[in-house]
Amino acid sequence: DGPETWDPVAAGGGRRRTLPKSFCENMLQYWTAGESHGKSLLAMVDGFPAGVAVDPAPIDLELRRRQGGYGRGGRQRIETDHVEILSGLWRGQSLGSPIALLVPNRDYKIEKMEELQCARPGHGDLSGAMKFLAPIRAILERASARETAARVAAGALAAQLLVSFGIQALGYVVELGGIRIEPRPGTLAEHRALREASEIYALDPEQDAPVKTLIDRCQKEGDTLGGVIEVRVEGLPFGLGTHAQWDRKLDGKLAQAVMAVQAIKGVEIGLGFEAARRRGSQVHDPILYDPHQTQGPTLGFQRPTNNAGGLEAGMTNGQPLVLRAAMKPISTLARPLESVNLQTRQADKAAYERSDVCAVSAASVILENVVAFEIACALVDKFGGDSLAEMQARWRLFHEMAAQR
Ligand code: EPS
Repeated sequence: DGPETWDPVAAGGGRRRTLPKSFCENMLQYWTAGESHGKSLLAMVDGFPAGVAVDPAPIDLELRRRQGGYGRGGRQRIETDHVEILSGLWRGQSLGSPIALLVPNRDYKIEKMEELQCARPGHGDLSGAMKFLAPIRAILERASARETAARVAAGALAAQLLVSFGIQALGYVVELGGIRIEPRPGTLAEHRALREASEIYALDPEQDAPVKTLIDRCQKEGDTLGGVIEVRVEGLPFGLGTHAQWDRKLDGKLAQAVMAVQAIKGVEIGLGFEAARRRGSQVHDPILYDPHQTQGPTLGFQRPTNNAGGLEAGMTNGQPLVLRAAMKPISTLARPLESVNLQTRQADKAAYERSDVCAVSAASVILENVVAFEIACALVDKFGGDSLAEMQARWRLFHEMAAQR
């Protein structure tokens, strides 16, 4: 049968379906697969431009950072996360074809895992068991934050595209268990060095001690802790994202990517919720122009403040992107809450499985990488995604034209 007889409705099992986006558009995107105790986690990255030198070492570095941070559980002593790049490269460069990333699970034992009877409040156990008419185990294996290893791998790959344009993202903890660790002013490189020196991935290593004491106390009490993470992206040009259509606004895309990370319950950009409490004159960033500073992404436009967090009308404005996210405490409690046995429908304590006391530091790595991926998507969208060389030529042309605007 030729293509003229192909019936997409029949091909979709009789249900009318929309075609996957990759059939219609040249866009950068990814999906993940894999269970917490399955053979491995996978990320399939589609639409990654050709001609990017791809090195697995920085991806491995991010995977190992994701395993760290004070307060992590026993699983991280079993795993030594690293990436295997299965496709999409030739002689160390991307081909423009799909890139499949595999992160093996050393703790592969899914067939031996027991069923849980008592749904854990805060987890997907109850909703998933009802939705899929399924055992809790069938839900939690995929709902587990172990899946974020695949997202980190995809984001760390995307970051290798971003560095070709001088764009860098940095994620760090600004609050943990109610203790605030405000970042002091500094360059991205200085902040990176501070973060590397901190066991909780915050920007003030001297503040680690009280936070670690709190985590230790919480562990003894069978409880868990959440926190707030900030991600800063520098080197962004004008005009990533668009004002023209709601689903292509960059703030909306970032919010979706960040909110879709396990345990994230809130996201804000720039001043965020604080902007709601101030007058307009105390919120909006004045626009100045310095004719001697026209090189670089700001094209000479200076903003004395960055309360917008680098985004206006869903587009980047040449300023650093600043995004914060709230992470709830891990739902699995060693001293469990009230719940119900799904077999007997009798009251019982929630199930306990090995877990973390605090994974806020790990989440800072995850958010840095999911944000990097969204920025890379917007970059490909603006400058074309076939090859790095074409993107760079269009980047240069755009900056020449915008400087003349
Ligand atoms: C995680 C691995 C998991 C958990 C944790 C995150 O491993 P295991 O279930 O074998 O101990 O430690 O998962 C959760 C916090 C969760 O809520 O599911 C990881 O690699 O990040």
